[in-house]
Amino acid sequence: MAKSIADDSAGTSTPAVPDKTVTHKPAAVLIVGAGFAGLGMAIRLQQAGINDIVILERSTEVGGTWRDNQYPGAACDIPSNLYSYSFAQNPDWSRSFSGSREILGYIHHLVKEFGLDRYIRFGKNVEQLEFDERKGLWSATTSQGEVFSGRSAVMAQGPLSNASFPDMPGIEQYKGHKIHSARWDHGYDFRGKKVAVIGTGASAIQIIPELVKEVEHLTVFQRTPGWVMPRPDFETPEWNKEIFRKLPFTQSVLRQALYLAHESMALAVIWSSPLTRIAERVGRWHLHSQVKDRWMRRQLTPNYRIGCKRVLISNDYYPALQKPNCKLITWPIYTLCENGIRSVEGIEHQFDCIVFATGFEVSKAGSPFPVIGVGGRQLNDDWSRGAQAYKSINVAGYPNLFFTFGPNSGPGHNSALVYMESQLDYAVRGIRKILGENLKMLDVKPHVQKQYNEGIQKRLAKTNWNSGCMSWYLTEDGFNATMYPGFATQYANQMKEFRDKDYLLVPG
Ligand code: N01
Repeated sequence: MAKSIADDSAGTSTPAVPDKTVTHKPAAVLIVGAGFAGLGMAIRLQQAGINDIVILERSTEVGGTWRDNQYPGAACDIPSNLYSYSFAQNPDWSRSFSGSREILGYIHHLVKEFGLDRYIRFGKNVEQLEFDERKGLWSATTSQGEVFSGRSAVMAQGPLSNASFPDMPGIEQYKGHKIHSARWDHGYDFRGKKVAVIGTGASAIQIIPELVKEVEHLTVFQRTPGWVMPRPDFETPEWNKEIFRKLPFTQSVLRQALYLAHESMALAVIWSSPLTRIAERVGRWHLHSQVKDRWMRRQLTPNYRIGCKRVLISNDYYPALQKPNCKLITWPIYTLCENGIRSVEGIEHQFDCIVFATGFEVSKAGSPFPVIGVGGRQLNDDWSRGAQAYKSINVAGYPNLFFTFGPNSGPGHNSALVYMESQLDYAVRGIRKILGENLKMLDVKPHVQKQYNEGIQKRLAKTNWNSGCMSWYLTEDGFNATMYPGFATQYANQMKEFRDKDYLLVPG
């Protein structure tokens, strides 16, 4: 098992434990998590006239993944004009691909602009969520023993919120400094240090170009090379921001153009097509133009289809690897030892610090805390052979519960927030129904969920994600409970329709 890192991310202090259980008055909607999803949910509910909302946030600050991922170079690899909510556009993005601090600033702006502070309860780490069928209420118990409840609940804790050190031999023996990309140690002075980075995924390729500028020597341990594409990143000129401010529709037009451009990428990234070959050619050209050494190029050339793992975008990753103080190692790691890392060819590399850019504990088999549904059923049991939901948002046996970033809602080619918006609006429809018709239960019918998932898995079998490489999209058994096998437009269209007949509706 990978070892989870304490979830007290920057700025979080341990809240005081109350002497006795405190039970709060039920709200209309209980939301777990105050990241992009939880805050977006609150905004859409508010806009639909639902204000009785409680958001439980384990940290002391909003922002989720963008609060936690503050490593040097952290930025979004989707253009900011698309990686933001269409109902809260920001004319002031400083670049086409903004950094994580600016994205976090945008999230803080959402809180202020929509007055979301009043809903958020900070320092509330949910340890269990349980449905009471008699009352039609979800109850969340926090680690301090407080109980919050709601007529409906929304899981918005984020799929990449649990950072994990990999389960590597010798990890406990290593005596030097250890940093995980998602829990950056801003107090550590890298100057004059020998540093290793393990991993060459989306986080690593942003960290490496920054670290190499600071450290005495950087060693990068690559297990699998990624497909790296050029990054069209530009500063936004002042006049451009001014136009967006004065004529907001121009920003909507740009957003739509970016959306369509990304949609067309699905044809290259999701399925194997002539466009896949073209995209691979662009990737090889990028590598060739930036890396002159043939041997290094060979080490950096992926041997799997583009799109199978997340496509990376960077202009400075390959140049960073070729700096005189940087070395790429492609021998597999044999073990960590007291002073560093031993690779399989027997060499021991000594380091002052190891940076683990090794990804997250994706909840492939369940939720990060027990979720107990009708008749005491547990989500972890129901999902033990792979997570499943109806349209990624509802799970049979867990009435009135809505998932964000739920099973098979991941995009490989477009902005996650586009998918998110349609989930939020779908959830609003369901919640309005529960409240408006005073339903005790709105539960998706098991056969509807089963049929939906059979279709999803059939379509997934034909995608690049299931074409043979290993990625965090797949479980160890190769089950893909992460990605949506289609265009974002298809996903959004299915979410526009809320069909009562798909649900069991139990009056209150
Ligand atoms: O994690 P990853 P990440 N020994 O799982 C390697 C999002 N994100 O943090 O490829 C040696 O992609 C592993 O090797 P391999 C985005 O959705 C978004 O980089 O499995 N190596 C890989 O190279 C992304 O997909 C942005 O062979 C080990 C790396 O570590 C997701 O977060 C920015 C190992 C892990 O790569 C995760 O990205 C950053 C081991 N035992 C991240 N275990 C945006 O811009 C793992 N590795 C929006």
